[in-house]
Amino acid sequence: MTSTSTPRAPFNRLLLTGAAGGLGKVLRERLRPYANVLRLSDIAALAPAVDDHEEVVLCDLADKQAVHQLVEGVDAILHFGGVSVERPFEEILGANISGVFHIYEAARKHGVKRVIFASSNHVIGFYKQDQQLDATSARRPDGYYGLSKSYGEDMASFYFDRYGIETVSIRIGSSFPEPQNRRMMHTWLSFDDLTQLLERSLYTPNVGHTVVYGMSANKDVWWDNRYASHLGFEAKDTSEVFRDKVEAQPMPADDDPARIYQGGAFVAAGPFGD
Ligand code: NAI
Ligand code: 15L
Repeated sequence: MTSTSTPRAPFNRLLLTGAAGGLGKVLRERLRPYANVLRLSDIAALAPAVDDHEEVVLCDLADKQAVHQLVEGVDAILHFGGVSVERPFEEILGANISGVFHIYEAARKHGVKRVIFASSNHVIGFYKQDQQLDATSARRPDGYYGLSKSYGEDMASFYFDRYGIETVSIRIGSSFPEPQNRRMMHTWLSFDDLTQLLERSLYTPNVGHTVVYGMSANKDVWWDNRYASHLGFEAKDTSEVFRDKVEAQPMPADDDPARIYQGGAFVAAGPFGD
């Protein structure tokens, strides 16, 4: 486990949704220091609990009753589950839109006071790559997936205003072992920096509803985190170390969305079902 700050007292029980996914598998290990018990959930099969520090629960986020059972007894939720790419609306509806509603309603019902929401850069994907944004920039979702994350952020805002449930919405850029293309040189978030950001999001008091862009200390970034400075997040990694490897790839054409829009290829996905 890599952490950049003083160890904190663990929560009694944390819930991680999306635990079978790419980031979920990474976080299963990295969240261990922050909880006496980590409840791991997904709709997909998960490796069995390795010890009594873990609980494994299969759950479809679209199933309200199952989500209410899932959330009972947890102190905070890291909500990473759901459809993570652009798909037809009907596929996104249950997992992401009903799913995020079920998570917040269950949090309200069971007295959970803090949610970390894995939002996405695709809530602002239709901005051009020469535009600079902060958390107050109007959202410009680049598809149904981005719309679902935008809805999740609104849900977070409402549940704070109405019920005092706090959320950090992390607009994750591209969190993979390495940046995979030129666009990700700007958007990349290392796993160590993601872990630090989650730690800050769990432990910083009085976050209300905070929106933070999840990116490493990359050279040329599009996003300004001035409105999330209270989190004290200081990225340590940079995509620069991968520049030669990434720039060995062919340059996309001038009119390729990957070169024009912050959301890259997502802006051109669909229409579906014509
Ligand atoms: P992933 O697709 O690998 O993992 C998502 C997990 O959610 C999967 O294991 C899937 O089985 C589960 N899931 C899907 N539908 C479900 C349902 N109805 N009920 C319960 N679980 C369901 O995605 P990844 O990369 O691990 O991302 C995790 C989260 O972070 C996602 O919410 C994604 O939107 C968000 N994110 C990730 C980024 C990245 O660069 N990896 C960038 C921006 C956002
Ligand atoms: C996302 O929101 C996706 O979940 C992830 O798979 C990547 O596509 C990432 O955005 C990105 O924009 O690179």
